[in-house]
Amino acid sequence: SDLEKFITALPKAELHLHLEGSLEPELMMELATKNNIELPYKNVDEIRKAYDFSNLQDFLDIYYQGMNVLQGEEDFYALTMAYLQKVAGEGVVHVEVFYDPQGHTSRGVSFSEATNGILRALDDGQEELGVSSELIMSFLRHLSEEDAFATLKEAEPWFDGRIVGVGLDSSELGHPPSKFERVFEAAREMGLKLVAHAGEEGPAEYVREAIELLKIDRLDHGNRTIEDSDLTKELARSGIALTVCPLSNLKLCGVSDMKEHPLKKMMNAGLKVTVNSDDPAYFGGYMTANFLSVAEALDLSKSEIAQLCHNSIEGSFLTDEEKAPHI
Ligand code: ES4
Ligand code: ZN
Repeated sequence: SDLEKFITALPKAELHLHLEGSLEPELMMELATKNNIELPYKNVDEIRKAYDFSNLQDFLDIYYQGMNVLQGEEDFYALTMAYLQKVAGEGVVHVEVFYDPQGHTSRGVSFSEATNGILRALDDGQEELGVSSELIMSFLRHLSEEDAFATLKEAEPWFDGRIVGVGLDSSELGHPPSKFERVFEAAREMGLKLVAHAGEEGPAEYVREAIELLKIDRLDHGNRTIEDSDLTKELARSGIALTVCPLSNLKLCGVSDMKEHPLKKMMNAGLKVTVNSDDPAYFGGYMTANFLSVAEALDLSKSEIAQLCHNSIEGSFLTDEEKAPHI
């Protein structure tokens, strides 16, 4: 369609993507066979049928099970390269991707195997596809502060520019940002960028904690920010970017219909909104699909779509010199 061509042609960055959430059923089956991992599915159709979620936790249970097929460095390389190939054809010029090291070290896959496999693919993606990238490691918030500190320590050899930041993901309700205030303080002192999921299922108060206690540089989701008008004004004033994920919100029932999605309200409140795919293999689409779905449902203008793409370059961790060619 005309709209699809318009979206694809705009240079953009993806700022909210969990690499483990880009594991397509075909690669999952292939790796399960290669690595002798038992899956509760006989084929890819059965896998796709299992992707019916009522909330974040429903999804996370399936997501942690899926990532069990990732074993050696080569598997992380294949996962990452497959993602980069998908988005390179969609006008994505830069990506800042998350991974969950604790989801791997907890089942006996070493931190270095996972990390080095991902980094090697990111290097090759820059060379072969022209997509620049940065890597952010996320702490699983359902695990302890102590576990996060141990992960931060294990990752230190990669803080020479290979891992540029830390994030916070997994089960939001009951695990407020305040639980990780000291870990984020330590990460900040190490010169890392800071992001956190907040206001996806959790209340606006969790967004406030992420900003005031964790001192984040970017907010992941943040949909529920607009329930608090003072917070909304403060966040708009701060210029902090929000990484909104429309198809994710629909699949996890944060909105019951894309027409109910708060993205336009968030933009109109002055928030620096970006569009992202979150876990595209599980939620039904990569960048273009997310833009198309929300643009059609909310009747976004071309100028609003261009603004969202511009915000993604602006909200990235690229330097001003690196941003310039894309603006
Ligand atoms: C996630 Cl959608 C979402 N929310 C929180 N944590 C996650 N990990 C992977 N996808
Ligand atoms: Zn996410």
